[in-house]
Amino acid sequence: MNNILKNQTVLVIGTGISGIGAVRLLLKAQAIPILYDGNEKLNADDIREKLGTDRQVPVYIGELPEDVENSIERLVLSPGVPVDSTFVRRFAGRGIKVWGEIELAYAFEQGHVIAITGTNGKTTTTALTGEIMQAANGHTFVVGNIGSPYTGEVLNTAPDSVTVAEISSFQLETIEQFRPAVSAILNITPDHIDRHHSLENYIAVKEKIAMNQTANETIVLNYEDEVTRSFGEHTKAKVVYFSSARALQDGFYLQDDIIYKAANGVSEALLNIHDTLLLGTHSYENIMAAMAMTDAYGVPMDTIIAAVKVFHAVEHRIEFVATKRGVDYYNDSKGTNVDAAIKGIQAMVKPTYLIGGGYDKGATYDEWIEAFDGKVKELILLGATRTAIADCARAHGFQSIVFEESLEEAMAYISEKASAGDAVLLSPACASWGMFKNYEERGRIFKELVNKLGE
Ligand code: UMA
Repeated sequence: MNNILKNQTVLVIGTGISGIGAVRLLLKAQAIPILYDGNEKLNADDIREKLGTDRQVPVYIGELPEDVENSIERLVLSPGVPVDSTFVRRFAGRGIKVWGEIELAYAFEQGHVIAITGTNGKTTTTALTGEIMQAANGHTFVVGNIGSPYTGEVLNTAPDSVTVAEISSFQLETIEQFRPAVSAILNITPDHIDRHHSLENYIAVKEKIAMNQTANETIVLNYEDEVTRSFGEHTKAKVVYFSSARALQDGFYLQDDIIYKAANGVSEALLNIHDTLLLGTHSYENIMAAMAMTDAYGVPMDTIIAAVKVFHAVEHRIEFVATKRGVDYYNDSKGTNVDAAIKGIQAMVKPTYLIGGGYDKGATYDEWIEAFDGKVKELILLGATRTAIADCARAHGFQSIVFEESLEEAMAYISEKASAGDAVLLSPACASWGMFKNYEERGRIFKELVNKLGE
């Protein structure tokens, strides 16, 4: 095993799943981990229990004693911890190396990595790419932002294994050596501006996925996204484009419901989208990206097509929950930004009660409201952003707005008002933080509330 961290005192910031995974990996790497969390409401004993190790790992909440701070030789950040936070800068200013948990894991990677980023579609594309790789090579791991920390799997990797990683902009902030054999940027639209401060910074962070790639490695990019298309013109990696809007000379494209692969102007029909279990143009883009990545990795096309045909939608992504009294309920809790929520409402075909609002990331909502397209019967708003969204909706002439305090109250209201032939969509256009632990919890609670409704 890599010895670079042996006997080093490493401060891990954040006690969520990434921080816990990082500490476990550091223990196995014979480093000396110390765990810290800035949230004073947490309890150190609960965290020790979560760690579940016999080894004594110091846990500090809120404050870090000066002597401990002075003993730190390296920092490992959870994705939720900004590199420019005052706490992190205190260390970085003294020349202490700052890694994210992705860079930490990658230092122990033995096999190949396929890495996926983008504003939307990452989770679906990662899951599908994982399924295709699993069919081609049983020794596959699916990790990252999808909810399974890379640090938890990396010691199981081997020269013949493939790690399919969903990588968020938060995780890309701190990479150094991370170098995927194949990467993808699916699309880039404004998101997480509160964290990255500007769209330019957010784009630059996303593009870091390819910063160590050379002509020996491949990046898959969306030809219909201006940002990723122009990135293809100056990245050092070999570029494969996909397009849902035009026939390409080289790459993957969708035309008349058929996905094609083109090489030097010669196209081969691969798959009819009606033979897949996914819906919507954005889904076909995700499929093309997964096909392009696994094709670039060398997976036989018939294996790719067979895996795509049996792939189901991911939980919380325009997920059909149930029909109750003739009303269809959809969980799109993963619609945590405007662009994702636009995909959610676009997929609806019935008059829709739309539940939105949540944590304030400093977004603007105009494009989301414009995408309502006469389909939204009422907009039910929750959370910190509800006033901003309501003001924006009214400015666009949309008046049917209701404020509720909780998801429970929103559901009680809707179940009284909705009638057979309507749809209900939870697609908040906002992160869940502040009301829920994460979007998964928000989606699960929504599904529980739906399932409790009478038939
Ligand atoms: N914390 C601090 N100081 C800070 C910020 C946070 O101490 O300045 C502490 C918090 O008090 C908390 C802990 O850090 O106790 C949480 O760490 P975290 O937010 O990194 O959460 P994890 O549980 O480790 O989950 C993270 C990702 N979370 C975020 O990026 C916010 C998960 O992505 C990811 O699945 C997981 O690592 C495994 O890799 C979630 C997410 O919302 C799904 N991602 C965003 C998105 O998809 O839009 C980027």
